[in-house]
Amino acid sequence: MSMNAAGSRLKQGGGVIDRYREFLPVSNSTPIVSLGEGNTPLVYSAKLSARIGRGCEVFVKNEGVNPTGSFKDRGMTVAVSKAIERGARTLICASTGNTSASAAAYAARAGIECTVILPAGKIASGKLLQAFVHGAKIIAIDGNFDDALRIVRKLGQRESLVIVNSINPDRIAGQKTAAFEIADLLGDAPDFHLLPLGNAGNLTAYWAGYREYQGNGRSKRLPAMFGFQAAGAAPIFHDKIIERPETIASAIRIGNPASWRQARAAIDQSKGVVDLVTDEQIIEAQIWLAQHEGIFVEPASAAAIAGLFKCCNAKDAAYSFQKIPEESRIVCTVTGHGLKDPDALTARMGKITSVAANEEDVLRALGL
Ligand code: AN7
Repeated sequence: MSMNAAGSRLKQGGGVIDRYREFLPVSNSTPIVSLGEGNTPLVYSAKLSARIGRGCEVFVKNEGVNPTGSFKDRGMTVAVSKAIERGARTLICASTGNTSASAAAYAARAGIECTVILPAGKIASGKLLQAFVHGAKIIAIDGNFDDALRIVRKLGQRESLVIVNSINPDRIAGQKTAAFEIADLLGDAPDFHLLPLGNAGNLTAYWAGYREYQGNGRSKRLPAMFGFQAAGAAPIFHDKIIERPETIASAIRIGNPASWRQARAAIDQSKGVVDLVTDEQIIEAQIWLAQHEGIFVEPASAAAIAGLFKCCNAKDAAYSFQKIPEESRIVCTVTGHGLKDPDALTARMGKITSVAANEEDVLRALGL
């Protein structure tokens, strides 16, 4: 088989633009920049379902298996394809890590430049390495994500720079496809959708996707949207800008979300809630999911699982699962891969001491 034939055949298994072209702002003349993103596993969790009980089913949408390890790739394929169509030469973004990793990879794929503006010392090591290895120009600022985004908004006024943060509507358009995939697989939208809330673009995108699918008859239901913020970075929950957001979940260390208004509207319209989870609850949920379902997610992603547990258990939660009807379908989106942020857990692992390289010593170490 010629290279071209193999190439075009592989292209049929392409990314979210190939699969959901009719719902996306692309035309036949848009050059598609894709790494085969999307089509991520929707994993049924018997153990999470049992925690809630009453015949409810819980699914985990594992976005960590996207090409750069997070959900950002869904929006980036659309944003970068459109940027190339418009003749862009340089992408720019502010990021807590995953947007910059994704932008850097898609820029490399497209053969254009990428500049990323990052809060110094606050990016998980795997994500920073991704920006580096894909050849992005990395600028660290003595400030947080909100400061970085403020600068990027200004720089984006220059014609030579295309912003690929979620204030670019092409990003949100691409991220809607996760809701399409879920509705296609389940045969309808779920009853409840839980996810972490940072800059609030993803919750906004899911809601837009579910509404669009319902609007054109592909699904019937609309889920209640539940967003979970880290306790130290919960501007939407407290309804006020947090000047110095802090959390171990560095991806959602955001005090002034760009899509605040849209996410608030989505939560209200869907009769959902916004709630917060502590760093301890986040890490506990991260380890629980890794040890009970074999799914390793980064701390920000574990906020969705921590939120599920909080709804199950706590009397003080903004929402209690006592109110969830029997046999409800619940989807939790886990947004990024655990390997991106090894430092969040290595302290817990402790030191592993070695034993002599023989069967007896290994058996003794095993207590056998
Ligand atoms: C793993 O990369 O904002 O509410 O600059 O990386 O749509 O912002 C990342 C956000 C959740 C929050 N989980 O999603 C960035 C950035 C992970 C993330 C979020 C992010 P949004």
